[in-house]
Amino acid sequence: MLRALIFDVDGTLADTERHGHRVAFNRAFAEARLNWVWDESLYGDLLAVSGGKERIRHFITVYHPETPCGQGELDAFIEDLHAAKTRHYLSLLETGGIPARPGVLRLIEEAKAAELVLAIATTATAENVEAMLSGWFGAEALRWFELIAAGDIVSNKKPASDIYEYVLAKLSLDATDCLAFEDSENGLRSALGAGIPTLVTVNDYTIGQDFTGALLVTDHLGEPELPLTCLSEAPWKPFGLVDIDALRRLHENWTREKIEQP
Ligand code: XBP
Ligand code: MG
Repeated sequence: MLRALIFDVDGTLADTERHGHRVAFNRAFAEARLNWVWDESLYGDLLAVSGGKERIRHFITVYHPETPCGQGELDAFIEDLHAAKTRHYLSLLETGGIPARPGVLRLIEEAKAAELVLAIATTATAENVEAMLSGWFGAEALRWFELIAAGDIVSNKKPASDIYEYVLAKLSLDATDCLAFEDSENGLRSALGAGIPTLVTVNDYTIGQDFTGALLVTDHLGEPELPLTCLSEAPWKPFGLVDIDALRRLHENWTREKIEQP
């Protein structure tokens, strides 16, 4: 039975990467007087590494191995740089706001009304997620989510399945009673690794990725005035938008197939 919806944040709830995180990283670099600039194309490549601190470390290893730090110093340097990046990201959220992707606010409201458990599974920093959700819905929205699992709460970030396994364990949920929402191949691998059937809503950065195993791939969740486009072959496709009825039917279908072909 469908009991819970577990959402990724970056790229799924909102297009945060190109005009949000990327800009915040660049502001932190400039503030630290580093002449590093992550343009949109380079940032697309760097997104292969989940997690802001991990992304900075990867960038240093590949592009600036000369960065003069001992191992302990490098950890502290990355920690400080990332803290500045988080500060810039939060101020971007506060000033400009980052709009939710089509269908996201609607579906969260519908899921709440249907008394489904709501949870978040993200590699990003918890403060970012909390600021985004409370910016959209008001501070009480944080209580709508049974669990916000974020950032360094697990040691292995996506595509490892740790963050989804953490959510399942914390909420005593069976993977087969949940649906996950992701936007990237790394996220899909993470959720599928935990055994959770997963819908993918692609974005500009992820559209070419391999979504084999996804329950459904669409361009977004759809709104009455902005119907979604289905990008995958699915035995049952939502018409126009993903709502609770569509999710229950997709989930039932998946469960039936699993029983027929275990
Ligand atoms: C999101 C990320 C995050 C953000 C940056 O991946 O990789 O690292 O880009 O956030 P996913 P922080 O959507 O798969 O969870 O800098 O706060 O880590
Ligand atoms: Mg994502």
